[in-house]
Amino acid sequence: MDKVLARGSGSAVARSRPRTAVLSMLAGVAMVATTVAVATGASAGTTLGASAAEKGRYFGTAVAANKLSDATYVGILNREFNMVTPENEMKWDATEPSQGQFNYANADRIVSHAQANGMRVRGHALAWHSQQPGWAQNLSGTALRQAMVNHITQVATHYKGKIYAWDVVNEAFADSGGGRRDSNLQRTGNDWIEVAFRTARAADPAAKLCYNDYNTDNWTWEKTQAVYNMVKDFKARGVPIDCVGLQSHFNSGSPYPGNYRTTLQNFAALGVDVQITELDIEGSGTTQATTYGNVVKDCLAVSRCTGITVWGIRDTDSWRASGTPLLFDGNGNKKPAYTAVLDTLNAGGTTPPPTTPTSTPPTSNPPTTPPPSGNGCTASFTTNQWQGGFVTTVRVTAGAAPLNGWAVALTLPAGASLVNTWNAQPSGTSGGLTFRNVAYNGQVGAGGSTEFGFQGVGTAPSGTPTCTAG
Ligand code: G2I
Repeated sequence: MDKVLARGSGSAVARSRPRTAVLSMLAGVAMVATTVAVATGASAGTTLGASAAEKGRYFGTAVAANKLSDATYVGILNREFNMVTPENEMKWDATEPSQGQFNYANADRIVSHAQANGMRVRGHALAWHSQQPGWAQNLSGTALRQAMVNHITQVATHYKGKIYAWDVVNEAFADSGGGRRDSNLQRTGNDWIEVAFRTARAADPAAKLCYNDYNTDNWTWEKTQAVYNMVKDFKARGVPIDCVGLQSHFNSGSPYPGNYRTTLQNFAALGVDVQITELDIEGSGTTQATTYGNVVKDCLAVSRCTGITVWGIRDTDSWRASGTPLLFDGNGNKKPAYTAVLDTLNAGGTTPPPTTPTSTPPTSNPPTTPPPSGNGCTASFTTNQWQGGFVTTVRVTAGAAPLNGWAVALTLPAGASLVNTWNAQPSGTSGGLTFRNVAYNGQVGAGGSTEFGFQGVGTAPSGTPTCTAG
């Protein structure tokens, strides 16, 4: 909006130079006309990326490294898109084919191509039950947990500062029943997802961290509700999650739902960004074009829907090529679906996303008189220990009086040290430690509780920690 207004003002100045009152007036009219056009939100980008950018969003595609030598493919990629997702090259089997030996060659080619052409990168995917290398498929328990943490740490560190958003965990929920999908990762303990997010945050604090899944588009489906409840719980407990990816692979068995916008809105209302991460819609002609247009309209209607990625460029590039689900035909020609997407991006009436991250405001004001300090509190913890590392979650519970600040003391065993702490400030990294509250969790109502946690290497602390109020 600022950009177009500035353009309008510039033209008014230019036109007023002939120094006639009439022309000045005309300039004023021209400026008003421009402003009206802006107010409707109309824009006139000629590519998907440019048009999405005018609406404060990105438009991306999945990219396969072995197609970067195909001139037609690269021509469309460079012209139309400003975000890329490596389709397979960042997966566990590709990046760590043997345990502890990392191969980034193909993924690096995609990242370099993106950077050289002004595109950003969505990383996909750090922890997933599928596309695991054979050695990981054969691991279980603490060995697998440790391997997952090491994998996330290594890959996210290698790409630190180069990734807009990571799909930290992919497809962890069952298709029906509202529970988790059974997998070797799930069998390491229900907390594997939050451990993955905390590990990713520690490795690349600037990347947005997403949970990504399919069949989470229809608001009434159990799977959608299950993911929603997990994100809500993560936000309540301070697990670092910034975004939810809706893959949005649509076909007759999993059609675009009429309540898609409701789903986007409800996830966004939890205080996370929403990204459409793997969009493809099987079909052809007007029917397909209309559905693509509806998806774009829904994203533009939700301020925290920050971008759309299609899962490939030409129909022949698709994992579902026979369903012709993409925006370009096999020859690289624009399909009606392309035109529908571009026209919808250019049409008016959209909600720009916030330019700065938003945080959920507190639902109640702090008390005007500070509660008395010096009252008691207790602390207890639970630990998930694996070979070589651990995550400990500490619960601080207020006594009969409210807390206005707290400190928890505990001792790490010899050889253990902290890697990462959330929702508290530690006094050091090893030995006897004191964890003090941070700004937003010092006040705890009488009998109430709050949680903080830390990740470490070595052996987790044991025993009962000491809690001091004030
Ligand atoms: O299955 C569609 C997508 C569902 N969500 C997660 C995405 O990561 C997933 O992408 C697809 C890729 O589009 C396929 O290209 O994931 C498949 C399995 O990971 C990919 O297929 C694999 C084949 O299974 C391999 O045999 C093949 O070597 O593609 C590999 C590279 O062509």
